[in-house]
Amino acid sequence: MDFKGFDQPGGPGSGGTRSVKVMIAGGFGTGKTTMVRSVSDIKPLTTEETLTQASAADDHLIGVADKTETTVSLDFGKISLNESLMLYLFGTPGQERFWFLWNGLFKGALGAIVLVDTRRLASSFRAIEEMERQNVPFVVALNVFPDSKDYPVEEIRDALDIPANIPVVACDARDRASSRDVLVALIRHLKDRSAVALESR
Ligand SMILES: Nc1nc2c(ncn2[C@@H]2O[C@H](COP(=O)(O)OP(=O)(O)OP(=O)(O)O)[C@@H](O)[C@H]2O)c(=O)[nH]1
Ligand SMILES: [Mg+2]
Repeated sequence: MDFKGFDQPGGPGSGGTRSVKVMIAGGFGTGKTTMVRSVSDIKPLTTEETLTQASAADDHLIGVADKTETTVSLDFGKISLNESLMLYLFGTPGQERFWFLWNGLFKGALGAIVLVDTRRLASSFRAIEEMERQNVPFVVALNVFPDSKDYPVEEIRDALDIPANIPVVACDARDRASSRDVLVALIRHLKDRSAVALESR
């Protein structure tokens, strides 16, 4: 796919390659670390710790009862979408007690994926609020689990209270091609937004 017209201020590029910082955000246990792991070209850096009983009680494990680890700081990976676009991926922690880290983590990010588990929609409300508060453009990715219900996208959009111009796509965070498609949807969204901004000048 051609991203050559993609013209946003990113991080320092080298040899014509643009480097862009992208956040993988979302509620507790929505599959952020799984997505960074599945899509990264390099072995990702992860900062997972064993979930304690205390934190499990806090974090509503419905649907992710077999989850044993949680991100305490961040996940880091990278993927080259084509010869001219390198994405640096930063996965956020999902547990509320680590959210104080979010301000620093988002610095310089061009866009974000907000992962949503439709069985526990509310767990991603706060992530969406943060994107809006920090003015980070985002797409919503519904990470489909075997027992996820198939809701119409409009219903999801209403429940999450997001405007019609924000793409909502389904994915399987475990699958590299599927996760890559979400990143492509985000880059398209960023491109569309910059085209709209240029038109309105
Ligand atoms: N069936 C299924 N399981 C998944 C999928 N994505 C993640 N999982 C599982 O769901 C659990 C949560 O995944 P993580 O990637 O740790 O979620 P996270 O968002 O990084 O979690 P925190 O860092 O604790 O917020 C893990 O046990 C995964 O194996 C999926 O698409 N389908
Ligand atoms: Mg994680």
